[in-house]
Amino acid sequence: LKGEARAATLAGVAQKDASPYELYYWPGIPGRGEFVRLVFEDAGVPYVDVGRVPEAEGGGVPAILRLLAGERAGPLPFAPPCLVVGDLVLWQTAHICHWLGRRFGLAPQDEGGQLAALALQLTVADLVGEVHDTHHPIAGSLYYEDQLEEAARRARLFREERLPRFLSYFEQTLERNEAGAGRVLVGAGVTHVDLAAFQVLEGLEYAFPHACARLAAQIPRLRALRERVAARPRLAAYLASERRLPFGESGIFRRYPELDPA
Ligand SMILES: N[C@@H](CCC(=O)N[C@@H](CS)C(=O)NCC(=O)O)C(=O)O
Repeated sequence: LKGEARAATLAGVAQKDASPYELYYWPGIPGRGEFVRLVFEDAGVPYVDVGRVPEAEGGGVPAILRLLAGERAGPLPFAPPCLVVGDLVLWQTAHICHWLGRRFGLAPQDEGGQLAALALQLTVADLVGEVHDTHHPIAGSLYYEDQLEEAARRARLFREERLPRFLSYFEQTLERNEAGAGRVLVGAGVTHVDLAAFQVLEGLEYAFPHACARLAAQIPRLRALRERVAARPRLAAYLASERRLPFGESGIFRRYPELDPA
């Protein structure tokens, strides 16, 4: 969809002043912003995706840069995704998901469970950072083409050591969560952490289809969790909608066949 049709499709969530929740994230890529979007979408809470609001309406990249430059009073956010709610400015993906999850009933009720959920969400953030470093092992400011050798070396160690370590950790976490009967990562019901696990698996399968296929048999619970999350009615509608952005080679999860040999 382009132009007016696209604007109409996005109107529910992308109009300025449509909701008190303003997400600031780079337009055009799912990136880390997607972890935050999934919490809103699953909760059915409207949010303004400021990066995707036309510049003429006060959105887009300039709005993000203004926020990062200290447009608002209070603490200065470091990097997107950022969330602005009234006077509050939050940044750090895991922190935002934890805060929203508690607000929207997508977190355990008890303190111990909430803290474990935050730790798990931070562990997902670590994994995301390591995925990023497979294609940018030297610096984010250099082109991928300027760090090919290092990327190949880093990606091999990621595929062989780190990916199995992270995935088997989450599989074990599912298995051990007695309150969730092996069906959610923490507590008794679906939380922001399960949504994040879904997203990271989607991204990994896009970027490393061969490595993921080799590991699939070792993570049956995690794969089943991913299917259940994708089937949640509001998320299923979102995933089929124009709002869900595809992965691509300018985001975190990139498909470079040379980094994932068959
Ligand atoms: N730890 C942060 C990392 C944030 C981050 O690296 N954001 C990227 C976009 S996905 C960015 O724009 N970084 C700019 C920078 O680090 O200077 C988080 O999880 O939110």
